[in-house]
Parts: sequence; C-alpha cells; structure tokens
Amino acid sequence: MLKPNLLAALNQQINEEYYSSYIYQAMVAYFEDNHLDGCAHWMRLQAAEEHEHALKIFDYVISRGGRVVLAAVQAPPKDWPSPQAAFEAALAHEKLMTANITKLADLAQSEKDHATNNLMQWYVTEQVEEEANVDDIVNKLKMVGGDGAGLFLMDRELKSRTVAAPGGAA
Ligand code: OFO
Repeated sequence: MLKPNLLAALNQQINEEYYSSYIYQAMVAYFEDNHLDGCAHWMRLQAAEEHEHALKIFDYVISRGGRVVLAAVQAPPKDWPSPQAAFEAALAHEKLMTANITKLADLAQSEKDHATNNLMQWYVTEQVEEEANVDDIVNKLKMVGGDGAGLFLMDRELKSRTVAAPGGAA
C-alpha cells in the first residue's frame, strides 16, 4: 500500500505529465499555424509520449492499490515569439519535470518505498534523454538564427522523428 504522502505526490505527477502533454499539443497547434509541419510532427510525438508517462504512473498507482484522483489540467500558453522560443520553453519545462521527478524519487527513498523509487528511476533516465533531445534542437535553431532556408531544412529534419519503442524515448 502506498503511503498517503507518496500517493498524493504521484497523483500530482500524473497531473504534471498531462500538463506536459497539453503544452506540447499547444505547440503542435502553434507550429501548424506557422506551416512548420516537421516541428508540429515532432511535438505531436512528444505530446503522445507525455500522455504515456501519465498513464504509466496512473497504472502504477492502481497496481499498488491506490486511488487515482484526476485534477484540472492548467491551460497552456497559445503562442510563442518564435520556433526557437517554443523549443526553449519545452526545454525549460523538461527541466522543471526533472526537478519534480527528482523530488519524487527523494521522497520514495526517504519513505523506503523501493517499488516507487524503481519507477521513478525509469523517469530519471527518461528525463536525461528528453532534455538532451530538446537541448540539441534548441542549439541547432540558435545556429539557424533568422535564416528561413535553415529553418526550412531543420523543419524537414524534425519530420523524420519516429515513434519510440514501447517504454523508450524517441
Ligand atoms: Fe518529459 O516529462 Fe514526462 O516525465
């Protein structure tokens, strides 16, 4: 049985993961509106992955006999000043998620809940990859700067992102 403080923290993290999916879906709409279908495609897969992250904790809580309680998901922003700014916002968001996951892992360890800690270690690893992927895109967009041809090529590259194998990151 999950301790009440861990159950509350896991329910909170389910909400955070849904918000992650929601903010990336808002970025899909922003990129589509700007005719950047490669960026939109990349973000669509990212939003789907975050939805899976929410479900993974959702199912875990149930498997431990806990009660999942869904809360309202905050509305995401609608616009960003540029594609680079959108990916920078994604990177800042992933860093925030890493901080949340780290706190949850710390809590699981201090409560000696090895199963929850184990699950959180999966997320810790996942966050390393997610931050690195977004950081790479931000750096490339910085190189491109305001060059339209460069952005066109970058957009084409992002269109080649494929769906990750189950349990892994794309
Ligand atoms: Fe990328 O945030 Fe989920 O864990």
